[in-house]
Amino acid sequence: MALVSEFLGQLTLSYGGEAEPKFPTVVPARDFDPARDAARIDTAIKTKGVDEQTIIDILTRRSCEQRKEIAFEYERYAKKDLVVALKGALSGSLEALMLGLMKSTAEYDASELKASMKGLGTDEETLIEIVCSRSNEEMMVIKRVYKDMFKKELEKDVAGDTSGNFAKLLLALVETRRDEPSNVIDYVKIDEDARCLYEAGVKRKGTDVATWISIMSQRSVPHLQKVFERYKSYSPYDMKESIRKEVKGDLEKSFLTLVECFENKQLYFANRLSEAMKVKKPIRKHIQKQLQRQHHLQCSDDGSLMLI
Ligand SMILES: [Ca+2]
Repeated sequence: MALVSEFLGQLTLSYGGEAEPKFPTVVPARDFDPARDAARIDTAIKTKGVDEQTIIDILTRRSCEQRKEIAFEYERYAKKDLVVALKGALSGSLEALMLGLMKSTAEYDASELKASMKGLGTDEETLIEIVCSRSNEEMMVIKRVYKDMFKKELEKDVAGDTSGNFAKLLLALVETRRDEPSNVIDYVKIDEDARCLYEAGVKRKGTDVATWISIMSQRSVPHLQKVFERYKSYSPYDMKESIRKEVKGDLEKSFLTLVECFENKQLYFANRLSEAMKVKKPIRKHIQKQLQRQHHLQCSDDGSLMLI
């Protein structure tokens, strides 16, 4: 636990909405020398009792791209796969953390999704969090990687593991039919969608979930942000309150996650992390998962690892 705390201590946590730039707290290391890092990791692994601190210091302070380069150099230098070597040298949550860092974000998501549906029962929370928070683009890569890794279509596994409206919503999201953001703001459409959401939910008896699903899975994020604003001129409750009133269980959680991510994805993850930190026990696994998920969100185009 001490090491995990130390790792956590190295991260700067903030809650979004602060002055720009909000996020990069871990940026690509300057004077980066992958061969030197690879050699240091090799020494750390060979040290009696394993020099865990050096491994943490290196891997948590390099960008995703840089970690890939280190792995490449390590294999040349030590004639061993770095992931295999880390597995052998580390254990417990530190092992899981470091191995997670070595995966690409899509690989990590794909394995989390697989694990959430494996065996009996389903870890709905993980399923919801990943499927409802990833962009179309991210989901497309996840689907490809999922198929490569597990030789099965993600859609099929999701369909086999969920049911009812919850399944319909997740599958609509996995289908990645969301519009790309447009330069033209379509006020007529915004008004129409806002009214439809209201009429399908708060205004009527019961809920026309299919309408909610189609609007929330197909419209672009900037469009939906405006729809939710407009929605308030029809409904006495805002979108999130309406969701809480209209639907329950996993479906409620999924819609809420979607809306929170549309509104402010960074804030959503900051809140999740903060919730995870409040839990006294058993927090380790939870925090570790949260950190890994943070790491997706913040793996920016230039490959720098950003943590909120
Ligand atoms: Ca209703």
